[in-house]
Amino acid sequence: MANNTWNPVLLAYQFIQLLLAKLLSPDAPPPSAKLKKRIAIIGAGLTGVSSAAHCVGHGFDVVLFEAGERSQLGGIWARVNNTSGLQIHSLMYRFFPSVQWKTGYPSREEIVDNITSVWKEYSLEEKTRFGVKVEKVCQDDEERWIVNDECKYGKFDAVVAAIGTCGDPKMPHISGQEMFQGEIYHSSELDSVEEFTKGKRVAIIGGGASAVEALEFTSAAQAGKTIVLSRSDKWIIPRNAVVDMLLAMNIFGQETLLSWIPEKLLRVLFYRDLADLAPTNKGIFTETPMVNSDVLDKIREGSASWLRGDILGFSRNGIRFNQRAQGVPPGGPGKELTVECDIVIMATGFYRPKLSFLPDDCFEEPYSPPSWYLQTFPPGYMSVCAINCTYVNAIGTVGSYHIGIYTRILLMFLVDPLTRPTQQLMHAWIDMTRFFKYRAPTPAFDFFTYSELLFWYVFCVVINPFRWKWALFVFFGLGKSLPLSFVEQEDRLREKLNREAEQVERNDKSK
Ligand SMILES: Cc1cc2nc3c(=O)[nH]c(=O)nc-3n(C[C@H](O)[C@H](O)[C@H](O)COP(=O)(O)OP(=O)(O)OC[C@H]3O[C@@H](n4cnc5c(N)ncnc54)[C@H](O)[C@@H]3O)c2cc1C
Ligand SMILES: NC(=O)c1ccc[n+]([C@@H]2O[C@H](COP(=O)([O-])OP(=O)(O)OC[C@H]3O[C@@H](n4cnc5c(N)ncnc54)[C@H](OP(=O)(O)O)[C@@H]3O)[C@@H](O)[C@H]2O)c1
Ligand SMILES: *[C@@H]1O[C@H](CO)[C@@H](O)[C@H](O)[C@H]1NC(C)=O
Ligand SMILES: *[C@@H]1O[C@H](CO)[C@@H](O)[C@H](O)[C@H]1NC(C)=O
Ligand SMILES: *[C@@H]1O[C@H](CO)[C@@H](O)[C@H](O)[C@H]1NC(C)=O
Ligand SMILES: CC(=O)N[C@H]1CO[C@H](CO)[C@@H](O)[C@@H]1O
Repeated sequence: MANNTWNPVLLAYQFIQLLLAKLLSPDAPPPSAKLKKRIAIIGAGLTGVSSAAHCVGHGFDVVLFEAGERSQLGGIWARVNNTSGLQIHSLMYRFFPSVQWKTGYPSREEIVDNITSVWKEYSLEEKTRFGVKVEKVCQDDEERWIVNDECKYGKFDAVVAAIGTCGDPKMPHISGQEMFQGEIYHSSELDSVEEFTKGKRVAIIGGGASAVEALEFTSAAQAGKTIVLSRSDKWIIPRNAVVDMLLAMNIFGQETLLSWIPEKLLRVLFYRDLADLAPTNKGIFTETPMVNSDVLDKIREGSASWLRGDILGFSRNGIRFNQRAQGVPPGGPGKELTVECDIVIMATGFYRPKLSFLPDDCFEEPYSPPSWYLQTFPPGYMSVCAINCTYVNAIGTVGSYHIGIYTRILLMFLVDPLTRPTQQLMHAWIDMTRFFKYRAPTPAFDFFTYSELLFWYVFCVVINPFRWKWALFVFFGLGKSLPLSFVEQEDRLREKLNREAEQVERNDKSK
């Protein structure tokens, strides 16, 4: 999309976003508002900030715990360099209803700024504790949560874990690394590399989204030649919002008898002469694809090449590599060669932050994450909601709307006891989803499409008649006064029944 404000598509985009913001953003409460239940939110990245804003907007108090300092507000986007940006269209990255992207592909800095602006809009500043790494959460006798065994934060009615999937950069040690005469960088720290990349030969280790990003960086920095060394094949799909949404429409969330159609179309229309790079051993609905349209062009132009194979080790002037043919698995036979280079970029990913601060029984097989209720609630704990950090692989519209939906499901459970799922029901849902996906090449929760996610939500609301009155609230954040008035009456009824029961007990005793 052009960066032109008069572009009619962009104007329409602005308008739609304005409408969404007006309709769906909960009002920030006035400073004097008394917020009732308290929720601990762990992680101040895009997910934590967005979830906190939803909570506050609906009258719940929060404390945000962030391991990093203030400069880390924004999570992973605050830690990577400028050379990282959004690959999918920002339409699918509207992490909060009031966010209004001006461009299709905002920069890293703009993403952090927009997260910060939601944080300020909902007065989360005074509710955020920076520099607090959550090591443990546990429940007291009244099932209220205590963070890090410390009472100074108070007790909480619920915990939202929003610790993300990308922690510290992963830099595997590769044999012979010390002898290499050139420079080695991680893909998240390329800002300083720009000035001396011009004309150099660059090798990129890794074949994921970061490798693609690093390749964009080296071509912008006019590297002489870039060689991507990829251990396993991943699908690449065009940077096109319509194509990506179409792919997400596979409601089954797994390979189907028809999956060969999008695969064939991608090979013929997108990969074309480079179909050799497309995976042959895994279908498109098994792993998160990379979203990019330029990589293949750069390879066609000859400024970059993409080699499949295994790293054997460093030499003085490059990397010893075992190049494999299409279809030969990692470690398999191939042709040995040395890839000469001046700079090596490790696009080898990030460590996954650990959820180990949750109680041990959240990790009991066969219900360990991601195999949780709606992938988000550990069975037995309706008051723990791990948003977007149990995620393994998925395809299509990232949606972002789902942060709001998950948060509101949690809020519904908190205020309305009749909507809460029992541990048995949570297990049953997980088993059922496993049954539906028993033919999938991946474990049931290791891959989903966003249409499948929608199916989960609808099912979650439809299965229990006590949740029906909450449907509008769960999906859009609207109309909570009606279900709330029901719950108040139910509460009164419950209290009355309790009182009567106590009365009966007392009478019995006095007899
Ligand atoms: C380079 C890069 C580019 C990406 N591009 C895209 C893209 O184009 N499209 C897309 O959809 N996704 C992309 N992603 C994925 C990205 O991770 C998500 O889109 C999203 O930003 C995740 O946000 P989050 O808030 O869930 O997690 P994070 O941003 O990772 O935030 C988690 C926060 O939790 C804190 N934390 C962790 N553990 C603890 C603890 N125990 N106690 C307290 N605090 C803790 C961390 O310090 C961190 O600040 C990209 C990722 C990377 C690395
Ligand atoms: N703009 C974007 O869309 C964007 C950009 C960057 C990151 N992200 C997201 O961030 C997450 C991380 O992405 P990522 O690309 O940084 O990491 P990644 O997906 O984990 O990919 C790491 C790559 O490095 C390879 N690798 C790891 N260790 C290796 C070793 N010792 N030797 C050789 N190869 C090795 C892996 O090979 P194997 O596959 O064989 O293990 C893989 O190809 C993903 O969720 C991704 O979607 C998104
Ligand atoms: C990163 O980009 C922003 C603008 O988007 C710029 O102000 C800043 O100087 C850049 N940082 C580096 C190190 O290039
Ligand atoms: C949000 O991102 C857009 C880019 O799409 C940027 O123009 C805008 O300034 C950002 N908003 C804030 C509040 O930082
Ligand atoms: C770039 O990354 C490096 C290493 O992580 C970090 O020290 C530096 O501050 C980052 N620069 C920016 C502009 O974020
Ligand atoms: C809405 C959102 O942030 N979704 C993210 C969940 O996590 C995955 C993996 O990090 C991202 O790709 C999504 O963007």
